[in-house]
Amino acid sequence: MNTIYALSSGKPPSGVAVFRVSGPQSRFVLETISGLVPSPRMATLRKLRFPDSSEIVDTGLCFWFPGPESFTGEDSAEFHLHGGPAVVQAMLKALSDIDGLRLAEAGEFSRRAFENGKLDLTEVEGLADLIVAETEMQRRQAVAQAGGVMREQLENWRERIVRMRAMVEASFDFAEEEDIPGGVEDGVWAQAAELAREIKAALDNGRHGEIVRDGFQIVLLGSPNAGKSSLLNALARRDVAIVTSEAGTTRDLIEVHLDIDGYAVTIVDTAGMRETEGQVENEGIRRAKERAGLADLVLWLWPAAEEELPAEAEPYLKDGLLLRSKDDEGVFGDDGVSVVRENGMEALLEAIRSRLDKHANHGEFALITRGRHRSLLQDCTKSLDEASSDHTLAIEIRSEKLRESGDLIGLLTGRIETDHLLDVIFKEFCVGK
Ligand SMILES: Nc1nc2c(ncn2[C@@H]2O[C@H](COP(=O)(O)OP(=O)(O)OP(=O)(O)O)[C@@H](O)[C@H]2O)c(=O)[nH]1
Ligand SMILES: [Mg+2]
Repeated sequence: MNTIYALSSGKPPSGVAVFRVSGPQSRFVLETISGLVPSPRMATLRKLRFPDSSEIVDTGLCFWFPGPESFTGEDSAEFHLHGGPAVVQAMLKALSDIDGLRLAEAGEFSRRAFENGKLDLTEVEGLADLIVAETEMQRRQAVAQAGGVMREQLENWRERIVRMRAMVEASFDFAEEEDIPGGVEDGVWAQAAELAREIKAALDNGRHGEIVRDGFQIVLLGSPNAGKSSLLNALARRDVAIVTSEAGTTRDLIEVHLDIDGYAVTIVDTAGMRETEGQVENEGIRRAKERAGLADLVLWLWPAAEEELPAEAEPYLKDGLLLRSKDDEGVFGDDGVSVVRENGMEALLEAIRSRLDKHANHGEFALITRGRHRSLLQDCTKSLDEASSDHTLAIEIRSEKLRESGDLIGLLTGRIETDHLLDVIFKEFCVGK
């Protein structure tokens, strides 16, 4: 196993630069660079030197984290230096001069932590989310997931499945002995059905976790000139999209990211919908519809002065919000908005907040934060349902369905590995984590 190193703190210059080292040579690295091995987990201030010339790199703190009580589970070391670009370069050179050391790949420290059983995959994902969290809700959710909220639940489910299988398989073995009472299995199938219900309840959470993680998607739709781009700019408080009095100004999708009460919200401006010969505009309209299909909320802008709602609005009326735009006179009260008069913006934000609130599961942390979790758990409930409800199946097949459901949870936690999946997950990290 190679010993790896990396700059784990942000891009220089910064007040402090943190270097991490992990692997069997960590102790040797400390001796070479700082001249001693500090007491475990205690900060020690030392002159740090190049291995060959003994010239000083900088004065800094050194740490010794003997495995397995380290982040990666391996022997590890840390150096905290001043974060100037030249200091960082010099320290990277000092580390690379030690034989057998190499620069870590993106996510490699976390991967080692995972491989040494320090973290399961859901904790790794939580950590990845924590590093990129931009809003308060994202931070809270990621802290919970990195702390093992999901791991604990999944382990509980998996253990129950293992116990159910043990019961069923024991009943195979006893089946030859005539006097074994029936009904052992029936109890197991009832437990499987109960577990399927529990997992479905976790799935049926309004996609809260995914919305917190990926952001709540709002798509602005309306006829050309309805004021969509103007509203986008007003919400973003900057000039993101071009606004003109010409109908058909916007063609591409334009996104802005906002933080509303700690939630990440993405607002998408689109091409105005109308019948047109224009190739570019038609492509824009096609993209607008496609994006609206993926939205958590569609806002249809209907100018206050127009009497007829265009037929294109119809599909969006049920779940969307109808907003009277250019309501400069304030005729439509809370249902109207005027970018010119700055009317109605608060009411609009309130309406968005109340939609967000529907997705919030107050206080409770969402278990499912990614599509990966959702699809594996859906498959898991399917296997459990088949095992528990299909009395016509041979018991061996029902037991096999139970095994399948347990394996699906194993895929979630990474207990059952697929290399491709691991590569995808660990690539999300930056170097040094
Ligand atoms: N009086 C008034 N004019 C507005 C308001 N909002 C937008 N406008 C004007 O309406 C015109 C069209 O605005 P845009 O924001 O470009 O409309 P759009 O819906 O993005 O139009 P397309 O991109 O062509 O689909 C511009 O001249 C704006 O200045 C408003 O609240 N009040
Ligand atoms: Mg526009």
